[in-house]
Amino acid sequence: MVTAQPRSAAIPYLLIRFFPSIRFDTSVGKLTFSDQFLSVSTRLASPNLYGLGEHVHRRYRHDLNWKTWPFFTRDSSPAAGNSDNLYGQHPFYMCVEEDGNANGVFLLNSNAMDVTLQPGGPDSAPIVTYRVIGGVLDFYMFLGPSPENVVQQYTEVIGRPVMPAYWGLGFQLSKWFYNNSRVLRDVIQRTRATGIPYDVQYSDIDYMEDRKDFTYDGNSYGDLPDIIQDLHDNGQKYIIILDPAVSNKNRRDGSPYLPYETGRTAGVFVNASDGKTPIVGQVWPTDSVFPDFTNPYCAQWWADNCQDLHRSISFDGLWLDMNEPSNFLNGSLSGCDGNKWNNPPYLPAIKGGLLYEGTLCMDAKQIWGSHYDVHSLYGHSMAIATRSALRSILPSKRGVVVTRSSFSGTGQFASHWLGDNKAAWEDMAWSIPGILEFGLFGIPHIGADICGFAGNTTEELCQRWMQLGAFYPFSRNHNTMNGNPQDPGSFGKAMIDSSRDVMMTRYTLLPYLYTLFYHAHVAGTTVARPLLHEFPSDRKTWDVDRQFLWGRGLLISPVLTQGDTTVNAYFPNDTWYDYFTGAEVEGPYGGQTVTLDAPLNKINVHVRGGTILPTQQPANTTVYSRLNPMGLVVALSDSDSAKASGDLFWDDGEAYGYDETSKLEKPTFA
Ligand code: MIG
Repeated sequence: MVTAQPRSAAIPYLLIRFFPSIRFDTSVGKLTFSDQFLSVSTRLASPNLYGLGEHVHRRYRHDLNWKTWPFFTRDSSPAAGNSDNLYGQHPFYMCVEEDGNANGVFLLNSNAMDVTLQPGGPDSAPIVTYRVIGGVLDFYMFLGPSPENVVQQYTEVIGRPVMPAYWGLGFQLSKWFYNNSRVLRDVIQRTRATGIPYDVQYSDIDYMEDRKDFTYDGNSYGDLPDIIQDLHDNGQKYIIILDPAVSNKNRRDGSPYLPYETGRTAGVFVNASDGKTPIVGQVWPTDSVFPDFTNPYCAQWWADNCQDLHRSISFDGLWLDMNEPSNFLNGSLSGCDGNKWNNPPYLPAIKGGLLYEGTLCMDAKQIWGSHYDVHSLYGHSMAIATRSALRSILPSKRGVVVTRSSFSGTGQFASHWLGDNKAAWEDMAWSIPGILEFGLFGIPHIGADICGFAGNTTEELCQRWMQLGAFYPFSRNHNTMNGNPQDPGSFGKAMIDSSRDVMMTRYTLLPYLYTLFYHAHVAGTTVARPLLHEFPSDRKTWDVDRQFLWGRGLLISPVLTQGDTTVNAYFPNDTWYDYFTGAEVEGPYGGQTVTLDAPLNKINVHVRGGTILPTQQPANTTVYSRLNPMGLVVALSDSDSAKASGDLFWDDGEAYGYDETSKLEKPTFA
């Protein structure tokens, strides 16, 4: 039931109530709807709140104790674990009520905002306050009733996640600054020599000539095309990074840098406030202009350049970085004008306290609107343009597009990683809430940099992280430029052996994982799944974020603490079997925490009774594993009823199919 009630003389005001319990009740305060400031507060039906991103929340269930979370896409590191706004903007939450029923609320708004959470008391509900500096209050409410239903309903609105290529579920390896092709070849060789399944090798910005997109460095990476050929000959794939920033300088040999020249002629760059001069910032190539991916001519220019590059560097996927967009200057080479866009009257609690810090001036002009309004759609629009470029280059291959910046709906086009974490135990633990949140946000192909990006890992941390990372939906070990090598082949035998074992387990289970992605794609269900989605009325699951499920049937309980050789794992009331031994977890039923052995070479994985997991004998890449015999793991529900069910989605692993075509053409929130 929806009742409209006028609350003030000036502004008509919508009070939306759902019975029997109230899911969204704005009677708690005044609605403000003014130029550059919109605010509304709502009461929550329960203190069990999840989602809202992108930030490091450290835990999955929100802390409601007067926390303020800012939203504005930003190149900022999750490593500090503070309340900075990070790369993506996802103003969506899910609330799980005391009876286990869930609802979700989405504010479709790309302007900068902050959201304050305040606790309830014994007789009062917790409150969420939105403060937004533009657009309209366009709320969507999803009534579940189950948590999975809420995610399905949300992704029905924002767009269902893309189906990654099968190989995109394989293990991936990356490092910033291998520096030259000799080191890159060595890493490829030594990783292959470990026998660890390994599908994808990346190149970061050091492959480029002077950090210029669509080039490669003829001096240090002259034989890159041969390396790619060798990867392909071995059933492996190759992904390169592309940054949005385009140099406005000539090539090293003095010749014009064509992507800049052609882009300028076609008028595809973001313009300064005059609407005609491209705004200039500084990023990796130093002075740079910024493609306006909301311009259809820009998307064509981008596709043409990707196509040209692909003629020499035959990449299989693209990795998009710095697309918040990031700028090493504040605003532009010449700063920004003092006006109400660059210095709005209300500034949300964003990092830096300046809207254009580390990005473009807010009065810059794009086709979808002023940068003030569309800033947080930059990565989203780049992901759309890149997905369609990849599709025009490789029409029968879905490939993989990985983007750092995202908005609600980006999952239709791209995968995501959690950005520049650090090699520390706490970062490994925080990654689980991170992947679960991106499941809510409709970007299920998600993972953190395994072994940590910044800083140097230890062998123990990296070994544990390879075990956890083998169960990230997106499984990539990536390392910063001056970090010690952390590819598994750079460690000792015990570390390599256990990494091989756990990746073999991943590859064995890939048919199951792939099937979960199919369900995500067609029905919007989650892949890496919180326990509370399967057992919502078991209140002990509401806080579980050091374990997670794959789908409904596989429970992963990693070690996340240095030195530990046991792990306390929570088992909701059901039958559970050790994946490796088949032994049933003993104990009094009704939900129990069990201390499990977890020596350094082991991660605990359990199968839920009633589940059938499709499997396949693993191999060193998915090209070869896909040729192997398949199998089933059948876990009976319990000895009385002895039932189990499961399913399998299988195709060639890379062609576009079914209903994908229509989706790509549909503009989202433009
Ligand atoms: O300013 O391309 O998050 O994964 O290795 C740093 C270099 C730019 C940030 C990305 C990271 C990548 C790095 N990039």
